[in-house]
Amino acid sequence: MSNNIEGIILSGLGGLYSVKAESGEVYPCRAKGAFRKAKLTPLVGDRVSIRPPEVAGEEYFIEKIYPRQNALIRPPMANLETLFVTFAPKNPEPSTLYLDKLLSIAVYNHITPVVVITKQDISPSLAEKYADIYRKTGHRVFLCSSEDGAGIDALAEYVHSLKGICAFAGASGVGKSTLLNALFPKLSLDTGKLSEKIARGKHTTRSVTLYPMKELIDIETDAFVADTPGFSMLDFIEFDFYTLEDLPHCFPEFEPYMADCRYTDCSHTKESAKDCAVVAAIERGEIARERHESYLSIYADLVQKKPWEKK
Ligand SMILES: Nc1nc2c(ncn2[C@@H]2O[C@H](COP(=O)(O)OP(=O)(O)OP(=O)(O)O)[C@@H](O)[C@H]2O)c(=O)[nH]1
Ligand SMILES: [Mg+2]
Ligand SMILES: [Zn+2]
Repeated sequence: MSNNIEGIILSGLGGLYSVKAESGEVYPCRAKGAFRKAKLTPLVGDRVSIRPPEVAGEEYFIEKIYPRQNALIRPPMANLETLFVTFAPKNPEPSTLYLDKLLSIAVYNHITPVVVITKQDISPSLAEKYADIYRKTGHRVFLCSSEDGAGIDALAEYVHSLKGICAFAGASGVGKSTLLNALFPKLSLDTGKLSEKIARGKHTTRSVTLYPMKELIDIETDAFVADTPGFSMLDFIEFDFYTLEDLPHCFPEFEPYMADCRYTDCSHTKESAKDCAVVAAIERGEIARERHESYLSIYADLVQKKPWEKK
């Protein structure tokens, strides 16, 4: 008896959502008040059931949100399969702590993290230095430049072959929107100069938007790609995206060593190389020191959390 339509949320701004139905039609929708009461906010990427308006011409209502595979706070999205953690070797200067927080949040949520180093043209040597750090994590690493086209074909081949929902995330001005325009020439996303972003204190991309890949490239695919607004370090200051117990498992390159630490409750923090196999691996250059520094910093944040603050 229901005339409901099934779809996926492509964008949401000020309580107004765009939902794309399987037919291809896009419907403007509002969320039902019941979601607010349940403190449930519909997210871009959510699979939903929408109810037609009683009076023609009015908005549809999101009536049901189907169970999520995962949901992130930054970027605010549901059901991600792949997260491209994007940064430039400089302009803006990357923070490995910020990148490692994002990567570890993806791992924790069973989202495949992929490292993308943009603006390689600005400093090939710095870009290579960062690539070295991240190749040791076991995560896939792409180096590219939207300016001279280096590495774009290899990344495009990978992105175009993905299934499900993927998103490009990273600080404002790293070149996410420019890169998406290079990967999908049919897109023409707004991009902006870094100096202008700083002067205005604003991001060029203001909200998360999901694009169906089949509308952008000439292959049959059900995949979606999202451009997201750059976030700032502030978004991760109060770090409680997972618990202290989860932390070592969010750094996958530590995993093969952890069983060899002298004490089973080893925290891999201040132990000597003699006692801690992770520390020993860092000294042998098998794990990047910068990654361990991020680990220590997140560890210090999480250890400070009072029990009642813990989830
Ligand atoms: N040299 C160089 N400049 C680039 C490259 N990619 C992007 N840029 C420039 O970097 C600036 C920022 O690019 P955007 O694509 O707007 O950055 P964004 O990550 O989408 O930023 P937000 O939307 O604010 O999060 C623009 O001036 C781009 O022209 C690149 O590969 N090389
Ligand atoms: Mg952008
Ligand atoms: Zn250890």
